[in-house]
Amino acid sequence: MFIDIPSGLEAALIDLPLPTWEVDGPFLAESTLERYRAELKATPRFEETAAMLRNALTGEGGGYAVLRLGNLAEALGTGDRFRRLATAFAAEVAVPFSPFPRWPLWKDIGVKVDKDPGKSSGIGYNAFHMDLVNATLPPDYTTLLCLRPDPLGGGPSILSDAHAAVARLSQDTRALLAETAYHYGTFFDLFGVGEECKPFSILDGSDPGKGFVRFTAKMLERSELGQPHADAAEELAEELVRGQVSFMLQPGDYLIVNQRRFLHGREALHGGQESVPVADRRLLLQLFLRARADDGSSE
Ligand SMILES: O=C(O)CCC(=O)C(=O)O
Ligand SMILES: [Fe+2]
Repeated sequence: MFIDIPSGLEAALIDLPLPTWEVDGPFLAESTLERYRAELKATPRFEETAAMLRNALTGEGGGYAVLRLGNLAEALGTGDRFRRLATAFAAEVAVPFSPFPRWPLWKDIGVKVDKDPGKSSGIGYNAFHMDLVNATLPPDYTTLLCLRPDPLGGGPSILSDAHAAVARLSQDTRALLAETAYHYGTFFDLFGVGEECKPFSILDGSDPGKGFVRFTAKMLERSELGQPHADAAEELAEELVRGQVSFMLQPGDYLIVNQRRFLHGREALHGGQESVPVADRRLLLQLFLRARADDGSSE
């Protein structure tokens, strides 16, 4: 699931004249998609690298990938030129978009010591979840570009195959997860992700491996659930942990998660974040992707 960029391609990408991107409402503009695609197609071994990436995300047993862009980050810095390249790779998977009006396409995830530690940009354990879990149409992919890991060495990413975890549960537990009895979070002013889904079912009754496992372990502490449903959700959370993989994102690593297959989270950052200057703390950029209607991954 870790994909290196062939050195010939890396060299060509460093010199690639990608223009500033444009947006059309919440989506990356079609003209930008076409321009980026045309530039990338002309670079050596690009098609095979993009195919490998798509296969890691949607092929048999796949569901996430880490594209290693560290050398490019080192060569280009982590500003606009690097971000355009990451955007161009993302666009090879699906259409980049921002569900948050007035926010840029890429959203900063820094470290805030006084925030709820279990939430985005908090310092604690960020439990297994899908992003925008309470939208009728969550992003098909969530992506995280690591600009700076925790300088104190904490915060490995965690990933787990949601359908595999569900398959290990009893029939009774799965039946509870298929009931429309769960809710989480707030919902306002979002683009491109449908309506608020409240309450929702975690399993949607489609065939195993199809559809979302609409889950966030954060609901265990932050939503009031009836006891049988809370217990079923707890069992799923435990199975996700049992099946997890974890790794530390390095500078320039680009993690892409197929939200129809895998759930993600992050271990706690190392203690002592208060003593790290804000400018040196862990920094990720987040971007969401919408699958194209014709690519089969949204079936
Ligand atoms: O900090 C991380 O590595 C993950 C953050 C995350 O999952 C989120 O903000 O949605
Ligand atoms: Fe997330």
